[in-house]
Amino acid sequence: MNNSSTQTITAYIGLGSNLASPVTQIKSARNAIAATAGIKELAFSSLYHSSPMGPQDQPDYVNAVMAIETGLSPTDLLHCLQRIEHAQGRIRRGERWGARTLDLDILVYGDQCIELPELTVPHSGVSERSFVLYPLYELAPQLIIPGQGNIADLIANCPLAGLKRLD
Ligand code: ROI
Repeated sequence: MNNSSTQTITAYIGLGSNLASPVTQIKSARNAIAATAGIKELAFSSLYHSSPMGPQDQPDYVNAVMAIETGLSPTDLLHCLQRIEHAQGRIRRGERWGARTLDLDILVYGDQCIELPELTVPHSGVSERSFVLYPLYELAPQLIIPGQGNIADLIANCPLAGLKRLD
């Protein structure tokens, strides 16, 4: 026996991009996440094309969801994702909810509800966002989103709103 923790949890990461070749951004981010120490990729959803939520004068998005197994704490995981966003030259146009090269969000982290100044999990917008719920449902149709409910019920109340599967 040693003292190092071997406990891992399943987490779901939302990926989104609408600038600088979004499909390439999402694929590079997937590779970077999977190559991170302490993270193992379990599954990756289809890519989806989605109309922007928020200001409409921005390009459409490409979205996907990745399931991972990780021993990283929620904040360590957040910092890894932020490093990947910056390494891919994250550009955010000035306004709130404006266009971005790459957005990586921790949607779900095991069965935990986390409220920290820098991190809210489950991600606050999960249940209203078709571009999150549908790819998540593809990977985990039985998922219970802590504090929000069962994904099948959430999907039933969430219109597609222009979401289309690519490939
Ligand atoms: N809209 C879509 N369709 N996809 C996103 O990933 C996305 N991300 C955001 C905002 C600006 C809210 N709109 C989005 O952060």
